[in-house]
Amino acid sequence: MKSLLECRLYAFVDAAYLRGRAPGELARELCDGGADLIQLRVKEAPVAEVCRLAEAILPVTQRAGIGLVINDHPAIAKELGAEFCHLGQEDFFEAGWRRVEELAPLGGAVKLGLSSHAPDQAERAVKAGAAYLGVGPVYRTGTKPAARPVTLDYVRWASDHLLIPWFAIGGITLENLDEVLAAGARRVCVVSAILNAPDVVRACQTYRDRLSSAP
Ligand code: TZP
Ligand code: MG
Repeated sequence: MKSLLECRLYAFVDAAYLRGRAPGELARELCDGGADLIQLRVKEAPVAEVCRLAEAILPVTQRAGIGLVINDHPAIAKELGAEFCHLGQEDFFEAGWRRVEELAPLGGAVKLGLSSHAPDQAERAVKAGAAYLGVGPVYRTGTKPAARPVTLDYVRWASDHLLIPWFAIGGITLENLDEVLAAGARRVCVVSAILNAPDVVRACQTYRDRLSSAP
């Protein structure tokens, strides 16, 4: 499997953007287009449905040698053998966890990514033992409409201070990618701009090429 250090394009299978597409097929398109890491994000669905989607995607990511991240459900990540789980600050710290090892459902084998929206949150997530951080939302985004943008200032802070892999996220498109890169990001999450593209494979390839030509 690709190490996090090799990962630049982090793409998603987000159930809100499936529009009837099969999750395994969409994951295959993301892999074929050169995504380095894939997250399954399913909001407002029963656990059994999240499991069903994860079971469809995992063989595809495994065949491609790409890590799968299960959002919000550490127990599913562990049970299915996904490489990562992703949690928000509130999911982790407000649930009373302080260290990743304390999160029993992960059982030691699953690595954890944590969201962050400000420097103090990033610092505590690093101390807690997160494998990677999300930095965002950089811009306002329909994928997470209630979230306030952190702006490029926080991306610049992340670039100056973070020593573990981190991904800029939120409203990233081909139009603003250059300014995100100029702020210091080298790894990005792209959800709707890829999943809404007319050709998902090509969209991934375009992001991947732009990211790999950044210094
Ligand atoms: N966390 C912060 S912004 C975001 C998440 C899950 C959504 C990113 O989606 P998009 O469509 O790339 O803006
Ligand atoms: Mg969450």
